[in-house]
Amino acid sequence: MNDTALHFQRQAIAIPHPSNEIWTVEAVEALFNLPFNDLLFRAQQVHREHFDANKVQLSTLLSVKTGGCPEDCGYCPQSVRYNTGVEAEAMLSLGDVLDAAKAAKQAGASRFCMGGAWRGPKQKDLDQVKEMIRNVKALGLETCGTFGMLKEGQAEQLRDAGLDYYNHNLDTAPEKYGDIIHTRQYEDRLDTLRKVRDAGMNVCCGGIVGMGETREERAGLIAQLANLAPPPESVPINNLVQVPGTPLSGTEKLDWTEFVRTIAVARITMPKSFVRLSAGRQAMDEAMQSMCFLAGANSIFYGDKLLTTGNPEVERDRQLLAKLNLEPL
Ligand code: SAM
Ligand code: DTB
Ligand code: SF4
Repeated sequence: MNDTALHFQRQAIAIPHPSNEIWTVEAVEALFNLPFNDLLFRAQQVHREHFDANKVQLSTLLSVKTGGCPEDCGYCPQSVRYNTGVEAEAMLSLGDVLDAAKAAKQAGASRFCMGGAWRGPKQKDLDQVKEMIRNVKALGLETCGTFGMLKEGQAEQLRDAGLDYYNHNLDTAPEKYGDIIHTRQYEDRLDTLRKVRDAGMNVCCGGIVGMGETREERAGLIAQLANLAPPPESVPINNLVQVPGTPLSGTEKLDWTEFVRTIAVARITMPKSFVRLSAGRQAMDEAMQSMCFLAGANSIFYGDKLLTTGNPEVERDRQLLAKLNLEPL
């Protein structure tokens, strides 16, 4: 084979996927199994078809109600069932939330995400977060909330208060799910996602890797996300932050290439979605984060803290983005 033929053969690594077909776990796993460079090349191609590859969306998180959660999610420091040093706190005041939102805007974030450690919000919780949403929105920020499972009518209330995105993750593949969480089912999560969609809000839905799942299970998670119709507008890919005291603390860590592969596969299967390089960034060096951007990540959590754990300092992120000529959206 001459050089030119070889070149074209190497380019022909497309695994066809007409966008109106569902992704099988096998097809997604085939992407994971591609040679690393071929996978990244494909992810870059797809990324550039749909986005400016030099732009990144910045979201700042704030835990408005921390700890004391009755659920048993095996990764989570906020569950009341594990001794992690995170104590149950009262809801933040509107003033504190607005101060944090103003600071986030000032630092360059375009979206402000508020989190509540609940199984789901009660009406009195909802009334308070609606007030927060209205006021954060009035600052000219996009709003996102993650408050757990929603009951009938709650998504509409959040939408009417001005919530742009609701974050609710599938977390892992259906077959792995029962190892991680026992207090709510996969179907409950899909039900909340349907309510968010039906209310006309944007869906932010992703998962966590590095929880001891197999590559097939990572593919299973991505297939679930990609087959949501339509796929989520925003897809957070979290690398497990191991918090001592949680059942998943001590899990074998994922090799960095496998995390980058997961980002690339999310990009290819959800071409029009923002793929967020989410939790776990503090433990990643700049080169690994840069590989994630190269693999198609185009959103990050921006701010010194996630919900209860750390995130790279704003100044460090500014320097990294400047080095990579990445501009905030
Ligand atoms: N209580 C609400 C719920 O579970 O939907 C909202 C907050 S919850 C902390 C939001 C998401 O954060 C979880 O679904 C999970 O994907 C992610 N998360 C929590 N702890 C994490 C950890 N230690 N490492 C990575 N991601 C984590
Ligand atoms: C998401 O997917 N990751 C964020 C956000 N959605 C709410 C949360 C990460 C939490 C990491 C552990 C902590 O800080 O408590
Ligand atoms: Fe509670 Fe959410 Fe943590 Fe699960 S992930 S324990 S629901 S705060």
